[in-house]
Amino acid sequence: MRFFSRASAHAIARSRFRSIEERIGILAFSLMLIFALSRPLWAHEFKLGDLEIGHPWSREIPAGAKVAAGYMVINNHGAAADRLVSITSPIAGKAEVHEMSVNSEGVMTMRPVTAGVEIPAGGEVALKPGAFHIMFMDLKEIPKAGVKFPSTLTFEKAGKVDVEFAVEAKSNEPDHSQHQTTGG
Ligand SMILES: [Cu+2]
Repeated sequence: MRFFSRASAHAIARSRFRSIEERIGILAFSLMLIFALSRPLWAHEFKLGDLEIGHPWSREIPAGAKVAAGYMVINNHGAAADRLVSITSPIAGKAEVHEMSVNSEGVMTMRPVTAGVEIPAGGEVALKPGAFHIMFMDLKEIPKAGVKFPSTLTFEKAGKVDVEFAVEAKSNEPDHSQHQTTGG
C-alpha cells in the first residue's frame, strides 16, 4: 500500500512534468492547426519582387454570361509605389482593370481604369467585389468552379508575373451581376 501510493505519487509527478512539455507541444500544434484552418485550403499567393499577390480568384459565372471578374489582394512591401497596368489570360480575348463605384444617384457603375491601379509603397490594394476588379471579356472558355485558370499580370515597375485564378462557386457575397447587364 505504501509502495503503491509512493509509486503513484511518483507517476503523477512525472506525468505532471511531462504534461508541461506536452502542453507546449499541443499548444504549438493547436496554433498551427488554427492557422491552417483559418486560411482557406485553396488560398494561394504569388510573388514578384516586393509585390505579393494574394489569392487571385474568380466567381463561377451564370450560364450565358459573357464576362468573368477577377479579384486578389496586392501587397507592396517595397519603398516605391507600383502600378498594375495590364492583364492577359488565355481564357479571355481581352482583360481590363475596372473600378466599381456608386455614382451621385446611388447607382453602381463601373469603368475601365486606363491608368492602372496604384499599389502604394508599403501598402495594400484589394481587388474585390464592388471595388477594383479584373474583367475578363470575350471568354474563350467558361471558368468552372473548382478549377484554376492562368493569367499574367503586368506591373509598371516590377514587370510581369504569372498567376492562377481559383474559380469559386457562387455564394451569398454581393454579386457581380452589374457586369452581366452592362456587358462588362
Ligand atoms: Cu467590370
